[in-house]
Amino acid sequence: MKISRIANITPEALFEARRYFLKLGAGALVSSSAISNLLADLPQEANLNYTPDANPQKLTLNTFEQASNYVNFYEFSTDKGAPVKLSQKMKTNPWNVRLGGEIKTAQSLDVEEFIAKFGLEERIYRFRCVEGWSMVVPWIGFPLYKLLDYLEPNSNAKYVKFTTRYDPAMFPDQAKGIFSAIKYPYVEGLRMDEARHPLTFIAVGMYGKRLLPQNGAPIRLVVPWKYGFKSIKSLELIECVEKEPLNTWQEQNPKEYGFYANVNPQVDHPRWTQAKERLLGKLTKQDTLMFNGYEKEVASLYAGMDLRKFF
Ligand SMILES: Nc1nc2c(c(=O)[nH]1)N[C@H]1C(S)=C(S)[C@@H](COP(=O)(O)O)O[C@H]1N2
Ligand SMILES: [Mo]
Repeated sequence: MKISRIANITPEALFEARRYFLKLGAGALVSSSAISNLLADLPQEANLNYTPDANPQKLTLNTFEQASNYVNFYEFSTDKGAPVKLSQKMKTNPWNVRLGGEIKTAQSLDVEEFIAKFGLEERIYRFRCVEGWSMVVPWIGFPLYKLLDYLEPNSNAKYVKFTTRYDPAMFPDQAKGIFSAIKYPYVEGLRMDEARHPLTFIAVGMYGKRLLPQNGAPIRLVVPWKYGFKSIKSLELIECVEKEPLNTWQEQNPKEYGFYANVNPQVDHPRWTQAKERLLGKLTKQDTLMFNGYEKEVASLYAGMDLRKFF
């Protein structure tokens, strides 16, 4: 039923909806099901309504084209450009995310319900892939702690586990079975205090619009002080759990990838240095910053931990 979606829609979205209908011509509106179908599709078209980030650090943004044409999304392809075309038919609306584990009430929420409940804000973040490239992106979404507050995790909840959708009809690499690039579904995890940190973000958009499929539509995680692989895309399930989740890249190659994956220029990857990075669009490299430039905010989370051991 689409009625609940309409009930949750904001005044701004209704305003956009009216403009959209007028553009189509009122005569196009023949049945109520046509109206609700249009409303269901509308959020993909409309600009999102959000509180802008004042960008106090004056970070220079990468362009939307850069951030949306050079991606990592193995469910489509290990190639950086191929997911753009391969993901065009991905159906991201409606999209439910299941919420479970050690919380008060297991439930599932549609992406529109997340937006209605938690509101939207912009976060301009540095983003550093473990491979050595980086970018600066204005994400749109809400901090994960708002969702966790709403879910009321119990005292067994020590970690949050995230799982990408498993749908071989949607994701060609999942359909390859034992010949796939990595094991699916893609899984990630955070310690509860990391998950509750105010920088930890759930994104539904970037550059003022909904996420494009190749960037992890319709809803993904963004953890700016960790290597990009922690920022899991196209979420299907969020669970509060007791044990540290085995994340996909650690399972894939535990010598090269750990659970924490904090950006750290002093701890090299076994096959390359992490001291420098190439900002998308730049020819020369720049220094990688401790915790990707968020040391002041997050270093205390790891006080007393050997960052070479917990990499
Ligand atoms: N489900 C899923 N999430 C994923 C990936 C992936 O292949 N599948 N790649 C990760 C990696 S390695 C990076 S660097 C970022 C890239 O995000 P972007 O393509 O939006 O820049 O997504 C991360 N999230
Ligand atoms: Mo990455």
